[in-house]
Amino acid sequence: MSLFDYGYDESIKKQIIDENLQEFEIGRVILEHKERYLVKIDNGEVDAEITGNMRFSAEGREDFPAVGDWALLKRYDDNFAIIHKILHRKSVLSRQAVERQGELQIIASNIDYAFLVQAVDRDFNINRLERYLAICYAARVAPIIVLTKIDLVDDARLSEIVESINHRIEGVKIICIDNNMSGYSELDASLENGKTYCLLGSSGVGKSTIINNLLGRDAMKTSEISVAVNKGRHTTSHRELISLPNGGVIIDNPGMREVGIGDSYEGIGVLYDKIEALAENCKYKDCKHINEQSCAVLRALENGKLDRDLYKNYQKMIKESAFFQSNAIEKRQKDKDFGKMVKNIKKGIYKYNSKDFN
Ligand SMILES: Nc1nc2c(ncn2[C@@H]2O[C@H](COP(=O)(O)OP(=O)(O)O)[C@@H](O)[C@H]2O)c(=O)[nH]1
Ligand SMILES: [Mg+2]
Ligand SMILES: [Zn+2]
Repeated sequence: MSLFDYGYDESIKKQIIDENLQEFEIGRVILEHKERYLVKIDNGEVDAEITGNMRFSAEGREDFPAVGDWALLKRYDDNFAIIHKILHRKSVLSRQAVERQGELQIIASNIDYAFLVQAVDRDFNINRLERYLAICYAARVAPIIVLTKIDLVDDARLSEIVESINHRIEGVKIICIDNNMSGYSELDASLENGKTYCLLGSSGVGKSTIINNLLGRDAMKTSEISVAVNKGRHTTSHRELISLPNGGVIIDNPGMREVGIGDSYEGIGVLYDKIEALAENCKYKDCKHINEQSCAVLRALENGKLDRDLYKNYQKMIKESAFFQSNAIEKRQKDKDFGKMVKNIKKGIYKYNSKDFN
């Protein structure tokens, strides 16, 4: 497998030349585990860690390497390298960290397509699907909807589900599959060489099963938190980039416990472009479309021109995203203050201030 199979292309080459980084070796981070990284290089892979400088100057999680990043390395020996820099990310999939309000956690970077996976039995939920879509649009990742376990419902129920999606969501491809291999030719056909894919969806919907079926072997454990059989080194949950035989590389994610909308505000606008278009005709520029006078969105609701459930989900996501933004601003300020304090201690000009330890 060459780096081209893992998505290396002209734009990456150009960035290396433009930034004068030819002295480094290039590789792609395929696995992350507690600040240790497995990096795919031409004709092999190496373990890697970041430089002390990179750790010191990091202001948040996003400054650390993530699965999917292109990393510039200095080789220490055959099996170990130091990461000096990561290239600009053309897309970043992130979610709100479960433990820490206002902090984003990068799921993966440089993703071209996301398969939004939902099972058609109990898991199916169109509001959740819209959340994943907003996240994709904000991250500049192209979505493809994959409905799994179609063996568990009859044709009438399946058409009902597909119709309900078409009613709310425009222009996104839907592929229906099950583990008897229905739909896999379509899924296979949507894979392009050198492109990077990821699977998003709740735990238990069949994501690992999809990877195993595409690989034609059981690389991923199913029905529990996935643990790849990777030299037995990695035992807890992690994210990994896997190369597929018919082209493309794919990441299986541990199920998202909650789909926080994080900083996907921009994505909400793309997803609900119909509402945004209506809003152009609201009387007030900052109209929230809740109880304002001469609100074009509320008018469309009354006329039945706008789906009420779609509107409700839109309002819910906007609210949540606004809440996240205020937390994020507060957190960024705290991080900055803390960073300043550390620097001042180093310079020996720090004066104790109890506020710093709040
Ligand atoms: N009936 C049915 N079960 C499936 C299908 N795909 C996966 N499963 C089962 O669903 C469970 C969860 O699958 P898994 O791939 O581990 O889901 P993940 O948590 O999303 O990775 C396993 O027991 C699978 O065997 C399917 O198409 N039909
Ligand atoms: Mg899994
Ligand atoms: Zn309005």
